[in-house]
Amino acid sequence: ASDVDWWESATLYQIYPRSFMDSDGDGVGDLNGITSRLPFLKEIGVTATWLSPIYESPMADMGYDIINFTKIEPLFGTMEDFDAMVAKAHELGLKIILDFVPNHSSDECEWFQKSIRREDGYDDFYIWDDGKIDPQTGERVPPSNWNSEFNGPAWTWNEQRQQYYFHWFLSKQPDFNLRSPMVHQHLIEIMKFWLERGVDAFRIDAVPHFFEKRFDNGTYPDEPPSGMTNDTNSNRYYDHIYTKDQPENPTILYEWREFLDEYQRQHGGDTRAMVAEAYASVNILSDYINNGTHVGTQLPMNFNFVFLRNTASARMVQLLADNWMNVMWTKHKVANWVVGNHDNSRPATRIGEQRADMMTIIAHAMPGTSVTYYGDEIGMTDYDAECTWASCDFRDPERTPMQWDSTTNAGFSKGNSTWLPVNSNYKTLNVQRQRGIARSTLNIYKAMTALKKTIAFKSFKEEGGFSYEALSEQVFQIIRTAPNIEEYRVLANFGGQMEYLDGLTNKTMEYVVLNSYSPHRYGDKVDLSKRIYLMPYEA
Ligand code: TEU
Repeated sequence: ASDVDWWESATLYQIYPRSFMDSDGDGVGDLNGITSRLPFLKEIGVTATWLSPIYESPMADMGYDIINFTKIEPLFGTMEDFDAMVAKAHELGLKIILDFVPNHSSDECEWFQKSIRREDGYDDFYIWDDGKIDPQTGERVPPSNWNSEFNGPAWTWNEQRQQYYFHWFLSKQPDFNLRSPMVHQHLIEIMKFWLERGVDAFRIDAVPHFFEKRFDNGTYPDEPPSGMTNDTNSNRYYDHIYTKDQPENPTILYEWREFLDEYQRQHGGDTRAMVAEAYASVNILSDYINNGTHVGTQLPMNFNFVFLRNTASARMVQLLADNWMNVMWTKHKVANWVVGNHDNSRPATRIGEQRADMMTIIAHAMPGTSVTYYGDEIGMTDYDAECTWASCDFRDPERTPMQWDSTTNAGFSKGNSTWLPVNSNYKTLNVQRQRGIARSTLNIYKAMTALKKTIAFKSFKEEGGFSYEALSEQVFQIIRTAPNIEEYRVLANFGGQMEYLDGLTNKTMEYVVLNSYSPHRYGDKVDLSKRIYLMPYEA
């Protein structure tokens, strides 16, 4: 028995549906493919899986541009396929988390089309503005100098409506007007729809971008230049003081939390949780959880480790861990550790293969929830494929098909080609092969998810239940303890040199339960009261 709620100490796994498993040979992953691989998730110790968007979409931003929020994209399958997937997941004890994109829709969404035509109530469903007249040229210009995340102006002129609309992302992704009560109603209806189909939680997309500054007279302030680049078209040309992290943002999370809690009260079952995506400071994220008056998301994602590069050191890991723990653990007793995702270079490429294994160990030994991006559990690397089609994305290298085995298309698809090419390293780097290698990345991941269950439920939240520290520039240590159990200790050497440690403890002999890379074997005794050696990149 434990009082730990499922989301607090989950082993969370992100699936990018296009690239996980293709069941029908069209070269694009789908829901039936995912369903067929749920036993794999179970096998490797995953407890909850988050699916990037699976809704009807023209795929300008690979599903983050939604046409219909309650319809399955035909490429991915049908509603029956979805129901079967949820049923299978629940049978296996896995939670299903859907991506929820409330900041914007596709411009092909019916609501945007109605808004263009100013139809019944949809007039201000999106953010429209006449723009300004430039006093020098007499020409019409956008309402403000804002640039979109993917560069270029964040305002696009619509001929039909004869107004500009605002889009933080692509011009094919118009922002909802979250000041409109009707938008709120629609969004709640979408959540309800999926809850009724058994969904356990939502990953909320792009929270820092919910609101933009707007004066009472309806005008929008210009952003000040950041001084970071001379390219006036670049997103980084400006500081985003009016387009990011506005004080209204968390109010929406508070509203949804009330709704989700009420839903649980009425329908029973486990907590319907919210995971929030936000590249924001811990003080901002803290208010997302609880600002003293309201409660919001349970789990704002911690992207600190996503900033690690091949210069990663134990000291750096400590600073990044402290940054989170000093605020989020101290105030709320929550933590999560995202090591990779679909918007960032893969850990094996970004941090290096061996250090990526070390980060897997650390992310699972720290208290809280671990978040692993599909393929990172086998150490998949970025693959720079030549871009031969229209909607190539700068993030394609980290989105290539899952490498299941050494057969055609890495076992991902029986088709002639795949939507992105399979990484050429698939014959040696795949699930099937790593199953048979004792210290493979996959087996390290599996061992850690198992160990995480043991240590998390025994010492989670208990006073003195854990500590972590950089013992030196390169050696990171985590200790997990609880009354009447063994002590677990992680030692990780981030450096390319052998390191030694003298007299770490005067206690007893310890045993190696897991080792990433060294002559140490499972079950070996180590006497930590004496000098011990760590090989380069050994954890
Ligand atoms: O990303 C939101 C977000 O904050 C992005 O700006 C992110 O920093 C960027 O993609 C990094 O390159 C979410 C999704 O994760 C992303 O895939 C979508 O493109 C975006 O929303 C728009 O919906």
